[in-house]
Amino acid sequence: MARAYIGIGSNLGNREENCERAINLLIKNDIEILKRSSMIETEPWGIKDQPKFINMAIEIETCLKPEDLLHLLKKIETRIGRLPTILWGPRIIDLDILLYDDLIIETPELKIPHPGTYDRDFVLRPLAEISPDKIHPVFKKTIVEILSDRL
Ligand code: PH2
Ligand code: MG
Ligand code: MG
Repeated sequence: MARAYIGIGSNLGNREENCERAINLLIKNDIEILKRSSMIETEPWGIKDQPKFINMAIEIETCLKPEDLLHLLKKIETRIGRLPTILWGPRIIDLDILLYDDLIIETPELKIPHPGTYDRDFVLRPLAEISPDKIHPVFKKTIVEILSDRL
């Protein structure tokens, strides 16, 4: 079994409901949810001229390998109605693998830890809420340390 953290975001439609649907579909697909952060409203990052996001993070346990977990997340995004969009553009749902055990993966399809865990508050704040003391495998610092370095 692996422990992973998933970042959830939505800025189209009923944002909270989209996030809940994603969590329910994960559960239906045998993903165990260990912790969930609160949902926070965040200013759009990257492309500023788009609706505000709801962001949250969850801690999960799974026997899926990272690539298979990624495929499941993509399947759930499509199921909820996500359409192809520009990089950093608006989306009904976004499910990103933030951390997966202490793995470091760099392929065109998959970057773990997710780049957002380096410097994006909308990723780090929910993650710090559920997992403040988790050591980031690249920085060798806790999530709270990475976040407070930014303040
Ligand atoms: N996701 C993006 C681009 N910008 N901004 C916020 N606040 N939250 C997001 O989840 C987000 C974003 C593309 O994945
Ligand atoms: Mg994303
Ligand atoms: Mg994504």
